[in-house]
Amino acid sequence: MLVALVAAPLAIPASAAEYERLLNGTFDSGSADPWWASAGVTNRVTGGELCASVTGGTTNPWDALVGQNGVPFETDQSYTLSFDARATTAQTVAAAAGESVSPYRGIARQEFALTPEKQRFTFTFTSTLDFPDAGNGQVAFQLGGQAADNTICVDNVSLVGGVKPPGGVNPNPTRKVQVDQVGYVPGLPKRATLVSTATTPQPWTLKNSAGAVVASGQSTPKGADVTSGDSVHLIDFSSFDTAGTGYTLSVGEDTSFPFDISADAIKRLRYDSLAFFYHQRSGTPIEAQYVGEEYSRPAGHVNVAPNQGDNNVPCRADLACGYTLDVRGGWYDAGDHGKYVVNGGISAWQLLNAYERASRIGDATAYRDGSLAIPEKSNGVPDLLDEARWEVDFLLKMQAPDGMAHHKIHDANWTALPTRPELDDQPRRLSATSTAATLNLAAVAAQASRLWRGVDATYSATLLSAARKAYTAAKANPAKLADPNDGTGGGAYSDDTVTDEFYWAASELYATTGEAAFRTDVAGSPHYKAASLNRGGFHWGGTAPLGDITLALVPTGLPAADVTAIKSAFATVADQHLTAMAGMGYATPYDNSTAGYVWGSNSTVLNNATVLALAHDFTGAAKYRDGVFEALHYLLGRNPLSTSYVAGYGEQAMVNAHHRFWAHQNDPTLPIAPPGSLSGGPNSALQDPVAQRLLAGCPQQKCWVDDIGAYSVNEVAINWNSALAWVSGWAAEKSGQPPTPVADCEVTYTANKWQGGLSAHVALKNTGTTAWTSWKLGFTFPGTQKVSSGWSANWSQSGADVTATNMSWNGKVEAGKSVYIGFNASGGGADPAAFTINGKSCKTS
Ligand code: 9MR
Repeated sequence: MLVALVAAPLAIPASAAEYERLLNGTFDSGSADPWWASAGVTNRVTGGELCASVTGGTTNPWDALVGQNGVPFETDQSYTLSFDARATTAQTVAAAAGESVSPYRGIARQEFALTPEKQRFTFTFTSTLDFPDAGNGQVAFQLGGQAADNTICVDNVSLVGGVKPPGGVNPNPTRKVQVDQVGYVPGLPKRATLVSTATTPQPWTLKNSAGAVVASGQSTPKGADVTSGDSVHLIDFSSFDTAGTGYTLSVGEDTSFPFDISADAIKRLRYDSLAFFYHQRSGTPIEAQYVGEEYSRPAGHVNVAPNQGDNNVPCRADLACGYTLDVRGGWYDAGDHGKYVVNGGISAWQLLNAYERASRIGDATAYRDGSLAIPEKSNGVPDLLDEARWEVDFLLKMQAPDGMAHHKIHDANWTALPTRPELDDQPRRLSATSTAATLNLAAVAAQASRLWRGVDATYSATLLSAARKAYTAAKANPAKLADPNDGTGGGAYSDDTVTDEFYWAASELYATTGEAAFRTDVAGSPHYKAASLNRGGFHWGGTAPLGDITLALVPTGLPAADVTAIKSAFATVADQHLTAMAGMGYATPYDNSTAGYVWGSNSTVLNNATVLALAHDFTGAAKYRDGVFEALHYLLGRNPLSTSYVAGYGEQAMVNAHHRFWAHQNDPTLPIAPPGSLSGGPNSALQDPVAQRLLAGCPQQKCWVDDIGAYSVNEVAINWNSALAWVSGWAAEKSGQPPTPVADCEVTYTANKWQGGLSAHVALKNTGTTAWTSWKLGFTFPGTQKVSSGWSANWSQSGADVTATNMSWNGKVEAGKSVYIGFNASGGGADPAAFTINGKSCKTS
């Protein structure tokens, strides 16, 4: 066997002193992260400087500190610390290098006399301690020991020195055989990636859960894959198509994570991805009966202290708008507590579009009343509409008296991690109105008006008049752009091009009303007929394709040829994706040629999967459907990090999302992200300090780490989960019908629940005509339940999946008889809804 060894060239700088060892020394992003302040000191970034307000009256210089931890130092290496600094009142401060934990050994310390005039200071020293991997090294400014309050500002803080190249590793161990850890749907292609530098085909084997080889074959060498940094082979095991759980794929000694051949997981993900939105609801308690105890919490931002509330929110002081708005409700955007009309718009639209597409050309019964665990689950309205309405109502509330919509409402300052929503004590402020936000409102309200016509005519009319008012206001203010630097306390979501939002809004208004004026705007737009649809897809700032999708799905008075042109543009771009994917080590519809992997890249993958899905809808070609599933395989584990980016799905799934409530990594009493939450994904621009520290030099598809602090790669967000909900709902619809229940079994499940646990009795009845000689019960917990002990069966649990097999004495069950078993479990959540016995679905009672 010929093995090609690839030596990675190491970039050694001309002199070791070029290595910058501090993160965020320029404060250019507006954030102080990862600089911390001790008690009595408040850090603020203003005008690009870090300004520390220091309370007076302390004794020692080290009684008031600003510092950064995790700074690497190597023994006997030289370091130079330099910084700009000034003090409102002249004061001597010290800069110190040392250890961040007990016994707090020092490396070096020097005092500097600060004046109101900004000066640059430099200090060179040799390290006496060794923290080569950014462990317990620290740089701190000692600001205490002065009588009166003072403000000290620093900027351009830099520490250079040492010889070890910076960088780190992703802590998730990787496998060499990369598969979708969740599952492959029967009847569809099944592909995996092998990491190997071998230049010849490698033999692979597929084993079932009992370890028996069920298929084998040879890999196809593909060579170096730049985007992942891996040398790869492709493995295609599509010819094996027997449904089952716990398969593994092996090459030599290397074995994949286990996976299923089944449509069950994608059918669960359709709902778990939507459950995310209930969890993110603002202004209402999140109730244990829908999400389980650990995810329940009181209402956030309803004016109960310490919240300052959303029911009477003024504009930012510099705007002096002269009114306040009641903007309770909506979804929190992401890991923060901001609510942004621009991003809320595309998120609500994607949920509503999933429903509208399913009603016209798919299966809308999937979203029927009772399909989701939400308070509105038996109000007679499809649950997907109920969930979307939570946000649409909020969007309406953001409309100012003049018809324009405020761009966003969020905290005046960033809060720390963790901060539960009901404990956020920051003032809430409305930013200025913007053209982009106003058009988001117009588009979504017009779309929603169409969908509520037969459901709630009054609401439908309210929506349409809000949409008209917004569209008129936007035309009167066509270039009111949001401030790109308005990133304190919330994201900027600025967008300097709004022709796409005009096209989207006009398309929705035209599809809803059929009025000529809107049609003129649609047909006159530079975006008409999918002119701007390309492999870049769409996102919160580029929304023209949303208009195209509506015009392709909803019958209007547009010429048939124009609608055909829109549909064929989807097929053309889908073909471009498939061509590109054929050359990739880890096939994914993503174009990295201009900007690499960007913030939220996983949502781009999903939005491009939407283009593929619609190409399949419009043409019927199977290749596009297969492309959608390839995208899901990438997200669920067939990637160079052997990681599923969807919490709760797969053996090695994302856990430590950047989120202020699901902040388990920072506070073990708080939960992790609930199942079905999507991580933002690889971001080769490394736009946060943790990612910068851990991932320097990463190949694009590996620029991700499962760390709560790494917000530019591991946050969750409504517009990313809405993309997941759209695609997983589509994929579930294309995954065939559930296995036909064979009515020779019936399961009765009764649980006694208390906070943090339950005890369940399960009766298995043989309703057939012949005796069972053995049995195996299977079900899935919808919540966080974990079996702790059981009786009258051998119980086991893997992830949320539970199986119970008979004991020697109760395997035989005569026709018409029952066997009674049970278990105790920790955790909580809804009761399992579906049961199988010996692989067949049972009736429940
Ligand atoms: O999704 C947004 C991404 O496209 C931007 O590059 C990034 C930086 O501006 O902001 C992302 O959105 C964040 C928002 O600003 C604040 N809430 C969390 C969002 C997801 O990270």
